[in-house]
Amino acid sequence: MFCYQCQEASKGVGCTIRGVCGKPDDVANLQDLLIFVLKGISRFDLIAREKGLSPKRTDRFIVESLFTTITNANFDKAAFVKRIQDALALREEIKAALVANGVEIPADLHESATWTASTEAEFDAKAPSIGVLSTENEDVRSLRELIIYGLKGMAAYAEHAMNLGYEDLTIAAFAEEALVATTNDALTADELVALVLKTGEYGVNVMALLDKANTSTYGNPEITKVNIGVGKNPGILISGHDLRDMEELLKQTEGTGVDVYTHSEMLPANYYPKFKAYKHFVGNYGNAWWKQNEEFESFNGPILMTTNCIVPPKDSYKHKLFTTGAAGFPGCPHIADRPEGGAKDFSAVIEMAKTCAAPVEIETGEIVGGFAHAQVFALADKVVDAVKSGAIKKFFVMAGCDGRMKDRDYYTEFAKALPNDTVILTAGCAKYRYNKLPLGDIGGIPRVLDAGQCNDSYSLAVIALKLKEVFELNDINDLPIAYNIAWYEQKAVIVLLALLYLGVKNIHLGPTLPAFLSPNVANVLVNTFGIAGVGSVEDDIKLFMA
Ligand code: FS2
Ligand code: SF4
Repeated sequence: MFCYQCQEASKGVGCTIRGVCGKPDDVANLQDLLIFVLKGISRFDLIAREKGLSPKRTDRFIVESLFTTITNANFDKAAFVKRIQDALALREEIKAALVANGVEIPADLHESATWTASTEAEFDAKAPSIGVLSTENEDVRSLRELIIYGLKGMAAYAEHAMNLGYEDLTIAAFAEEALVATTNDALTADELVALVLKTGEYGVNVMALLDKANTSTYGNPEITKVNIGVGKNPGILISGHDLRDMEELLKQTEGTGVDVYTHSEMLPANYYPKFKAYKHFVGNYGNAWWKQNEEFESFNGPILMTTNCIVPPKDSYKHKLFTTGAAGFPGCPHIADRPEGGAKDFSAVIEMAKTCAAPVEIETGEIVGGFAHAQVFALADKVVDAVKSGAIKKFFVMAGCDGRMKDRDYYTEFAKALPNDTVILTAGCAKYRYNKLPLGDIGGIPRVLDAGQCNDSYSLAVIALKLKEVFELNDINDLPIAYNIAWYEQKAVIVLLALLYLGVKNIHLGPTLPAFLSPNVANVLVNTFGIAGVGSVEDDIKLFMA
């Protein structure tokens, strides 16, 4: 295996024997093989789309498959074997439809469009030869992988929107175009850089689509005090990002005597009006994803992982960890997809919860959130006045991910050291580094404004664009907003590319720059977009406040 897609890549280079995330090498290889076959599907499906011959299930298949390969989403080898078999069958079905309709099959096919096999052993044998390192030139490899990681993040968001009935057909079509481009040796570095930015454009589109899906279905997030203590009933802890799963779980647990709590990236579910209506939705339990080994144990009840980030579970709660959708872990029960027009069946989770003790209280009190675009616009006069009067000197976008590495303490220290006339705009699980600090408020505006999940970084961009309009500026970079973003997995990659596409410059990215950026590609990002890493808290505050 060779995997360098996340911030925790071994030694800042890449994982080669087993992932720091716990991903075994055979699973890593099969994830690469799945991406490889998706490239082959895409080659034929782009032609099939033009001719109206693309099978209906293709978009969802491409999007779901990309999503399953995101860091920490799925560790289940059997799931990948099945998916590769399905992928090969889909590719051949599309090809057969083209032939049957007299469409000429191109002669110059990449191996991803022609290689075939059917057994796990054959997949294991093939996979090591088509991985990341099969692209020899390190700059081309870097750009290709940057595009693919952006697509993975984009796919995750597209899947959540699809689950709510919101689909934009151009998104899967673009994913196919970009996947095929990564097999084209004739593309120049400049052309690949242009494709990186185009990926960012689709990142904006997909986050806008998901925002529309979430807010049209569940209402606009509003200022909310979220309970972080516990009640007396047994509970189910739901994590990940899928709001449709959240809704179905709340409905099915109503009146059963089982309470529902959110963990990590599901915290923002507490901000939606539709979910607040459920009396047995108690609040949020615990912190960011990487604390789950302790927190899932003390929770006592079953846990439902709707997406990444899974930490390989301890034996003490492994049988209580349910996965669903793109998530999977061998030996953990998996809740099947919803039937057409129906809901998922969470009865196994609910029945197990009834036999469990109530959660152990690990914290008490409340945290405040719900500052997505509509709520911030409702406060716009107050915010604008505070900027004009100088009460707020600067905003810091500190969106993104949290992770287990010690050097992420930087973000807690940075938040503590920020001057009192600054406000943090956050989204994603990065917030857990500072959302429980007593940072106070500025004239009633909290100093940490949480917009929601990582995809709600879109809200932060919308807020920035609104401020640009209010202050009549020509350039988004003239706003008093600094960007100090923490990344971990590939959703943060699409958020970053989306910000670059929107013209945001001088983004600081940490705690380390991606291992998949070759020195030359990193230089392009530094010179063109002013991307920088992070330094010491003291130096960075001086730099940002200058
Ligand atoms: Fe955090 Fe993990 Fe949201 Fe990432 S819970 S690092 O998936 O996507 O952010
Ligand atoms: Fe390593 Fe990250 Fe890849 Fe896991 S996802 S194998 S930690 S680079």
